[in-house]
Amino acid sequence: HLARPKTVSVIGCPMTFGQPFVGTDNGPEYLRQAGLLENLTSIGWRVHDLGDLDFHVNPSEVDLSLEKSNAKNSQIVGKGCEKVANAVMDAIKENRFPLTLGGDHSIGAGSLAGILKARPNTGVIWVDAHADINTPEMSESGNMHGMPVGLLMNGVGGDPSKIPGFEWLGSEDMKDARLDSSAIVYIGLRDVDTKEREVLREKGIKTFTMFDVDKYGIGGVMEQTLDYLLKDDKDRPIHLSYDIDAVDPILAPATGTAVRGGLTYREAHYVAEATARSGNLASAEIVELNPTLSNDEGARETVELGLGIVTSIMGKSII
Ligand code: NNH
Ligand code: MN
Ligand code: MN
Ligand code: MN
Repeated sequence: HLARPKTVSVIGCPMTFGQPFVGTDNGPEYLRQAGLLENLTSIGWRVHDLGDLDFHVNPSEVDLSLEKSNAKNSQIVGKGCEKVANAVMDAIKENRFPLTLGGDHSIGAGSLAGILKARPNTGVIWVDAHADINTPEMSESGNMHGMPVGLLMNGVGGDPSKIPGFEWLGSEDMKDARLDSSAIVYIGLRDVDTKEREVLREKGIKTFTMFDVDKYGIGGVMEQTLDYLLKDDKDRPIHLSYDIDAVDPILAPATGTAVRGGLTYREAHYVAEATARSGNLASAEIVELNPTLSNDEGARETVELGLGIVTSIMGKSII
């Protein structure tokens, strides 16, 4: 199993341009205020907080003539993702565990690219109510938080470096940082677009929908998930991308696209705990917390839940 680095790089990614609401940019700050860094220290990590990446783009740098494609705000999202990818690659070079805090899930395109460049054989666990496997051609909404997997996956959509803002994905260095359809497992799906469903079926992508969580129990789902990703290589690094909207909106109301029928409190933690226990977890992110999208109590509960999940991801055990 992987020798776990003892230092974590906390990478704040205050991105909102991948979806229509303001407020997701507060996610990293709320998690810090709720005690994230202290929690990480208390479970044995040396913490290197990079603060928040600067996603500000000067209006003069946005070419409005390119903004008519069905990838809304792609220049801001794409340039932000380049920064995320670089921060993730730097952390790995320094032998630190990259922990990315969203922000909306469009930043997943940046972290996936950085992780796949640094460790091409990474297996991905994508915990989400949604599949996020749209491309600009497929998407019904044009929101880029629904596209991170589709952009990076081989054989889905066109060349992502043709999307304004994502030119960096075409560089000699980054053009092979792509995800194979067999290298990802989804958990928690319950709101999948028609075209996304076609891709998931055609590519034979491994999915555990909420139906499967009910059918096998979360213990069975995690056992099958880890078996699937680790069957050929017991030391394979795993990246966990955790969208808080995977959790039931009764528990996590402060998110942009809440869908009923999600993970329970224990199921949500179990996914994190089982992944941590595998010993293969090598990078992680939590996204889509939006404390402005509910009342104060809902915001506080969502942030507390996100904090608990991150702490479990990073290895907190019950006893
Ligand atoms: N599938 C929809 C879209 O692409 C919703 C995506 N929303 C998310 N994804 N929150 O996790 O627009
Ligand atoms: Mn998502
Ligand atoms: Mn989602
Ligand atoms: Mn693609």
